[in-house]
Amino acid sequence: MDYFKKGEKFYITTPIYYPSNKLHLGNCYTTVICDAVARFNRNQGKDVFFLTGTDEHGQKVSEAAAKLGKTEMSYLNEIVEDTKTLWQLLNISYDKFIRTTDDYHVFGVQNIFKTLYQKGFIYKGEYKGLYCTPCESFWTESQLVDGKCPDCGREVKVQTEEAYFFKLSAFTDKLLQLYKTNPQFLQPESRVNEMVNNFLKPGLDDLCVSRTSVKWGVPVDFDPKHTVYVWIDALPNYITALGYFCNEQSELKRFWPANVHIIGKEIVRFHAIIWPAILMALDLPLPQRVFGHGWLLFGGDKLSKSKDSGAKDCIDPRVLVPRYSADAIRYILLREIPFGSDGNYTNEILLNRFNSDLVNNFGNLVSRTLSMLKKYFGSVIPEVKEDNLPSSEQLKVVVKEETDKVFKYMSDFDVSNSLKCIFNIFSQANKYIEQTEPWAIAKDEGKQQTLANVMRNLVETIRIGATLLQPFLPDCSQKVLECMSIEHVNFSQIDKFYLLENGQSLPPLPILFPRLDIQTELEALKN
Ligand code: ME8
Repeated sequence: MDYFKKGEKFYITTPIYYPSNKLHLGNCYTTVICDAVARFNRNQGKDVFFLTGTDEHGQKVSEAAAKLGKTEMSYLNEIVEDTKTLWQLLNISYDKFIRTTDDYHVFGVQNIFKTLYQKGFIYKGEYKGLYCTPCESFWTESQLVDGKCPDCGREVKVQTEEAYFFKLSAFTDKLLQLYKTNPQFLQPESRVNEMVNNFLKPGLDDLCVSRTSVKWGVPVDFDPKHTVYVWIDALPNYITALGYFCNEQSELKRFWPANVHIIGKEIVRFHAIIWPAILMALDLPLPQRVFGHGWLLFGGDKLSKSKDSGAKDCIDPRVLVPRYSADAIRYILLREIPFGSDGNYTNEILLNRFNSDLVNNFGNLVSRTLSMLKKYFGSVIPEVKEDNLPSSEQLKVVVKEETDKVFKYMSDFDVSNSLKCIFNIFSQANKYIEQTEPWAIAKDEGKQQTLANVMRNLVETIRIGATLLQPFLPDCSQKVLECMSIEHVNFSQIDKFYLLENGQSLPPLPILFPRLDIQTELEALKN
């Protein structure tokens, strides 16, 4: 097993989020997954670039700003500041935060648009849609409510406007070929069938990529009454962030193509059809993988900005993180939702897992090991000698097997199963304590070496478990590793069971996770 891959590059992205409202726990889900994957790859010695940001153009932003009597930019600056504070709160280690209003992005998009036009992949035509005159908005049939404008409830009428189109239809066969030759491109696998059967086989329509009715957007520089429409502004952020059209020798050369775009399932079509088509048209390599994860549901519904999910205190990460710690919220997001599927979030689930996994399993293992080490060996790590206990062997086998599984799962970005394996290591160590009963061995003068072996095995197991845990729960694992004098965490020696120094002392640690009274907490979180 290759645990360490020094020097390999790894480029990972989140979607760029719409600042149409405050971000919510669902948006945190994607970002936390990407952060865990980015940190895991950094610990493997890779050269990682982790990108996130905001998708700032479009009618909705103008409307949200106008409602508050603000200019678009002052509205956006506030949401971006709130978003960056949220990422800091959750310990998100992004390398770059792109805003689609950034100059280099605007410049890049204008040039991409012009290049595609010059190559004949963009042409001028007419957009026909359902238009609400008072709201100055186009709607699709499915967005209407009782056949009327979903915003003001008034009649809409069929209207046409001049628009540019991207020749998406020309890429149908190439995309079918992509899925045939590279089924790994889109994951989980179930989403491939959806793309192929629902979109590619029936044939693709050309895509409208400009509007004259939307003012808050990137102007088409050779025809400025048009603004670039939505996806052709948003998707290229993954390359403009690396310098496409501005400074192509730098990060673009080093990091493109992306190793993975992690996104929610509702935008898979844009990333798995439109984006590869744009890249093909630009003669750029395609991302290696697109992963479409499931949704976080609350009371059976998808959390969403249009339902103001970010403003509900009881599920607001800005409330939950200070109360329970970033690690606890990261844990519940990463562990609870089976990767690739939808999953329910409730505060009960959070609190129960907090007590059972973080307090009873990991926290308890660390605190009882350190207190036994203090009691029996004055907090000094003893040397291991002639360890013949079958339970010690079993512990080492479990540590090795679960470690290997973590690496395998993480190569598929399966954070949930990876965490399950790491906590299996802690469970096995707790079981080892029950099996060996160090307090009983301690009473037998003749078994001091056995006691030393047991304590040493426990400490090393905690070291390996905490090292594996670091990308997922960086704060608590860092505390444990720092107490072992490990400052620069990486996986270069993760396969060595004995690594700490004989005679090294482990100072006591404050409680990692205090037990919660679930009823009291639920009361406090009631909105
Ligand atoms: O779609 N559960 O932005 P967006 C899990 N700007 N993840 C969720 C979620 C939920 N309930 N709700 C949202 C956009 N997400 C575009 C993207 S990319 C070039 C442009 C996450 O603010 C999920 O990752 O609507 C989803 O894809 C993303 O937030 C949508 O964010």
